[in-house]
Amino acid sequence: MEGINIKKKIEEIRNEMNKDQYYLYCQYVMGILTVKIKMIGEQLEHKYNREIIQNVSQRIKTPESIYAKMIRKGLKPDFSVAKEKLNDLIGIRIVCLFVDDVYEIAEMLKNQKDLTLIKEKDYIAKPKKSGYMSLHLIMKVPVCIDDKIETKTAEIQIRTTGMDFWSVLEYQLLYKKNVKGADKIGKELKGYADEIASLDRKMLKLRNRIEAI
Ligand code: 0O2
Repeated sequence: MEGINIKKKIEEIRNEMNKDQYYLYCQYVMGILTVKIKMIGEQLEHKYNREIIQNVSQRIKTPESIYAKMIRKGLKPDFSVAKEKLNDLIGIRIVCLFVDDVYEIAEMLKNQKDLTLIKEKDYIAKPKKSGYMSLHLIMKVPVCIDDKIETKTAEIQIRTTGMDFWSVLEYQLLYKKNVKGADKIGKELKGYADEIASLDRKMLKLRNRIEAI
């Protein structure tokens, strides 16, 4: 019975998302952000004469994931509430090579006149208990259609290739999963995150040494 209700609720969220050109609005926001990030990448490449941004990806949160997150947060699993309470219905991920690049990209995004920073979460300076590292910017993006200007919220995750490697694997192996022996596995994964953080620091030092030659 509960399974049927969950399915019904997810279908309701899906139907709501299919209304009012919601996906088109999201694509508009992702398009604006992707172009801006591309321009930032080119400016930095020109400035430092090396490749900075490795990869940019984007996604719209699925109805299943919205439902699960609302329940996790103890919120009513309605799409109207999700639009108000969840910051990551639109998600953009930027993967770059070095830790200092993460912060420079973030600064450049924060300096964009049409974007407004709502919240910044520095999981690099202060990694999550799991070991997860990334810099999150929650930004408001204006969407101008016809004579209306609306703002939409997007979560931009910025991290190094090493942090991305860890987080993609940990997501698949453990994150939000009911795994037997999760404590032990989590501890092991946290150890690997620490190793990656240490490698990132060493690579940055090495790059600085090479640049000083
Ligand atoms: P999914 O499936 O990736 O969308 P809030 O408290 O509302 O400001 P929020 O969004 O509840 O913020 O929490 P948080 O911790 O900032 O997490 C935001 C996103 O970061 C998550 O979205 C994940 O994508 C990623 N993330 C956070 N912690 C971890 C972790 O321990 N491991 C991995 N692999 N990723 C993590 P969702 O919606 O949880 O998941």
